[in-house]
Amino acid sequence: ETGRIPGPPGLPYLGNASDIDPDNPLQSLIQLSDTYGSIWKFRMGGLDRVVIASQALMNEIADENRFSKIVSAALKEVRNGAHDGLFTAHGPEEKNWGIAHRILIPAFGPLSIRGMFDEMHDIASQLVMKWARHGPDHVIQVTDDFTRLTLDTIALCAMDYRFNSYYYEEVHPFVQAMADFLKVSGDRARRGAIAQMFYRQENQKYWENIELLRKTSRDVIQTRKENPTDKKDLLDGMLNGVDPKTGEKMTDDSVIDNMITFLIAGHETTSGLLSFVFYYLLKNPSAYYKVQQEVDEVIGKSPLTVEHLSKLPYLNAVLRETLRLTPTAPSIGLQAKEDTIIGGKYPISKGTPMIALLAQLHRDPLVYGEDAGEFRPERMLDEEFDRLNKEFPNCWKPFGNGMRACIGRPFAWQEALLVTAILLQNFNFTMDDPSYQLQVKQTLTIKPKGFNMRAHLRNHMS
Ligand code: MNH
Repeated sequence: ETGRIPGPPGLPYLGNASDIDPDNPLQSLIQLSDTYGSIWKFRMGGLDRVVIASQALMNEIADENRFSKIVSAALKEVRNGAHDGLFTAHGPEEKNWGIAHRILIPAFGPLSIRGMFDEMHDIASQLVMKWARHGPDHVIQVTDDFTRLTLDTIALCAMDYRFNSYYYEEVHPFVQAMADFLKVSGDRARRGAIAQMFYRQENQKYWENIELLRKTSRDVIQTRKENPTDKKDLLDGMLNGVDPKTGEKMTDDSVIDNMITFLIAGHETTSGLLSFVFYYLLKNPSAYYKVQQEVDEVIGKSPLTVEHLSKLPYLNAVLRETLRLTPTAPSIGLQAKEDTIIGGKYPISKGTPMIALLAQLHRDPLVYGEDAGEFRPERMLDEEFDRLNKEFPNCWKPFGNGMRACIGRPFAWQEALLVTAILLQNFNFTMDDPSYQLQVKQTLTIKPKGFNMRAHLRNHMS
């Protein structure tokens, strides 16, 4: 027996456009999932899209023999600047994806990431000094400073380039071009090709921004080629790595595409993660107390080292729990390779865009119980986390799926552990407005909107 996939009734031509808030599509999809359940569909731009909102169905579509990543409308626009770079490539059918994937897997491996500790620490210490100097009366715009941090970190670790963002109120021209490029890519995805022609000025600026991103990257590569170093960073890996399968190196264009990709994929998500971590800790005093205790016991007054990072199980659980409730890449796009049936009865035709709604399936009550909506890091301690993942495979997917999963995960994890630990070691934080209620700002990723805090230097430092 085949089942009809439910969904909100739509209008002729417009489909369900009026059901989705263009400023906060995620919130609309979550609310509609509460109404229509673990699988439902809506129509936009003349196309049916199927939303997946439970662990059981996520587990089924995680099967890479039957399903593969689909490049969403927004990612298609990002391709205007990043082409077939890792994040925006359609998949192995694009040869550059395979070459870059095989060359970069070791460059993002644990050893290599450990080697980046000192540079990550450099940027994190600068943030500690900035907040220390500003003092407790200064209102910290949390996501702004974390975005400076994550961007400076990825640029330094990936290609030995310093944006020095803390020193400027204005953003660096490269960073501004990237932010505008991403924003307009999102806007373009929501417009049709015809409407797009009426945005002449915007279009011109858009392509200029792309050219600026590419030219800056080209210059960085040129400089490195003219000044070879022993530095084993990602740029070195890309310029000198050889694909074990084809024996080929990455082309210069592919190096540029992936450099832009790392800067795009490698900063907003981690900045959002750090921002939500501090939001949840400040809203949940008992979790804050526990993680503070752990940092004080394990690190105390000594300088933070890479060895400390593997000894912080509660902090680890805090990061996991944060990405469960607010996965900063809130959905991933998948498609069936052939016409198929899922959930035993729902027909899915080949190529239909499916949106795996991480934020919703991460709150599946069958997996996480009645308190699924609450911040409770205890459920993410290793033993319990392993049990959950065994009993409910694919119940926690903030880094995506299979071979298209995040290549930067070890990088992001080390950075997030380091930064949270060093901040807790040095400051007591308070919420600037204790009555702050979480609001989410959505672009390609999500961040807390208008979340501010204050940093009080702890006096125990030697
Ligand atoms: Mn990351 C893919 C989430 C940090 C570079 N990343 C993905 C995907 C998710 C994701 C989800 C899968 C997207 C999709 O299916 O369309 N990434 C995150 C999160 C963080 C993160 C939640 C931080 C927290 N990512 C990083 C960092 C880098 C990075 C840091 C780089 C330094 N991510 C990538 C790249 C891909 C990716 C590159 C594409 C990999 C591929 O498809 O081959």
